[in-house]
Amino acid sequence: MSNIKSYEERLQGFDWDYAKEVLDWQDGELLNIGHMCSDRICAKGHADKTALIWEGFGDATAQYTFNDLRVLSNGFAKLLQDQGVEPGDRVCLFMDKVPALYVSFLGALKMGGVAQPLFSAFGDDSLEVRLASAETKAILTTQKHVKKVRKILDKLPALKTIIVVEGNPAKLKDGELFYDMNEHRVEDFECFQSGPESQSVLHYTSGTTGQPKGAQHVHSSVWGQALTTSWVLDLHDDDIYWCTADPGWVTGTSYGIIGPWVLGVTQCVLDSGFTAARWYKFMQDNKVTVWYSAPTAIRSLMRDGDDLVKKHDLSALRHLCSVGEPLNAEAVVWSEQVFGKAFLDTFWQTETGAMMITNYPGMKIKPGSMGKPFPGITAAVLDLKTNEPVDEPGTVGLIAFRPGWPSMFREYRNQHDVYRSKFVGAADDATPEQCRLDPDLWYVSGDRASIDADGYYWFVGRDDDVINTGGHLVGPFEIESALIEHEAIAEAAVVGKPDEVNMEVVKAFITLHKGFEFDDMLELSVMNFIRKSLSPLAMPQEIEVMEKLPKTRSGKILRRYLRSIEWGEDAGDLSTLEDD
Ligand code: 6R9
Repeated sequence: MSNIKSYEERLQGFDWDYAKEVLDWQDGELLNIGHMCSDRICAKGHADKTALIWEGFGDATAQYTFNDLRVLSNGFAKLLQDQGVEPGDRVCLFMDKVPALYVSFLGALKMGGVAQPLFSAFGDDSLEVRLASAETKAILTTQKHVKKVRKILDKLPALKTIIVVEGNPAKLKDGELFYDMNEHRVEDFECFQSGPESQSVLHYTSGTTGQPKGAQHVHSSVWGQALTTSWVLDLHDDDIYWCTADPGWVTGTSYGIIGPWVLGVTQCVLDSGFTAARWYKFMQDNKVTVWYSAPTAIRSLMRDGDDLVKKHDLSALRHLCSVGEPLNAEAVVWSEQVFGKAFLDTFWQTETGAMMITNYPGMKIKPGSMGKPFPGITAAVLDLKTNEPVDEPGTVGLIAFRPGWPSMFREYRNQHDVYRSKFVGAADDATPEQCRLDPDLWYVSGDRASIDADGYYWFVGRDDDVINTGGHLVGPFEIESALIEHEAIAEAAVVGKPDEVNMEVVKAFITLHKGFEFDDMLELSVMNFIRKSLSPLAMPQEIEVMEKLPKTRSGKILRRYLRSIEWGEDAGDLSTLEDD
């Protein structure tokens, strides 16, 4: 049965309850994402359908049915309960894309916990900041990563339970619990009776200033995720879907767990480093039909050439989508040539929880454009000075959305002022709920775009200093704070510099303490320092030593000036740059 309708048809009398139709949902059913992605699919007669096809390094493989997901996630939910974890407690999932990550995500939600997935390449500083902010109660990790947790444990009084999956139980330290997933199969588990506003997932995202912010999501996000998965990713019952994102980032949970499984669709996960040959073989072997990826990956594949593609049978592929960074027209043209399909761009954020501006089957596609607002989303581009929606096609302004869509974040954990500052027109004392429910406000995304005469959105760039490297956001402040912890560094400013594959990479400008000389050893030491304490993504690819950093009159470092030099843009007259 075709799921394809034109944009105009989708818009006609749009209602978010279409998501309920897509899910065959009856009022009164339990709204719990963990339950909906496993128990509910089994109850609909698909217990024996494959839910997860997993491949790891080497030739490691595994497959799980929806019934496996059901009993295994029950097992993890029960384990958490037995450890005294209560509904509302944050449960961090800190590991590579191993099967236990997917099972524990559902299990944590089933017992009412708040799932807090974190990218496994995070170093101890990145981890500490996020666990401290979330007052995380329990963490599930692997033997490979548990050392980082041990290192910071003393600074995390709220963290009571450490569970280690995989490896050798004999190597655990006192107080750590070993979790063998297959030993914890539980037939019956009474799920937490969550409602639409019960907290579900907590994702940390980086901003320009301050440490990362915890964007809190709730169970009713599933309506937005289900509908966009159905209409944009166009998933059908017999699809084999592959989302390349890691659940440490929002794409990996909204569309790498929730979207496909709530619709009962089979998905594949590849947990091994990137090589083009491995990716193509994975798609060929598993007959992947729908592929959701990111421009950096597409550019990397492009670089490895067409011949490699031709050596594989990718004829099952029928639909390709992209997210996370601007999708350049060159990549779209290439994908059409080699796969016979163009990647369709989608725009959204950690905060939006689901796709906001999209291209999808049935719509007229303009290559290079992010498409149009998903039905039910009211979007605009706001004038950079007045914050009013612009009228003139082609005018560049801020991408903004009227609040209230189902998958919208409900707060930045413990940072109400920052949450409020995202809403143009919000009263100084507005609560997060008032912000979310006021149809006269605009939620401002932090990105710039223009709209053409046909209503298509064209991405221009970020409106702040956040660096997007390979589709991952990194905050300059976080890196600058870490840099000045290095014994040689006095001051630091961090900006994105252009990169052919990753779009941007981190560049650091530093001044040195007296007595230090900058040489290859010191450069390597600084790079390693950041890679270990924060993550490989945050590691500067270039370090430039300055006599002094450019500053405003009041002493603020002028990142924007440094950035404009890197991008070959007119930096303006330094003497006229003021505080803003
Ligand atoms: C889902 C996700 C969000 C930021 C966003 C913007 C950039 C996302 C994009 C895009 C250009 C697209 N971004 N999609 N830029 N074209 N189609 O990536 O969430 O990690 O929070 O990043 O990514 O700058 O504001 P998140």
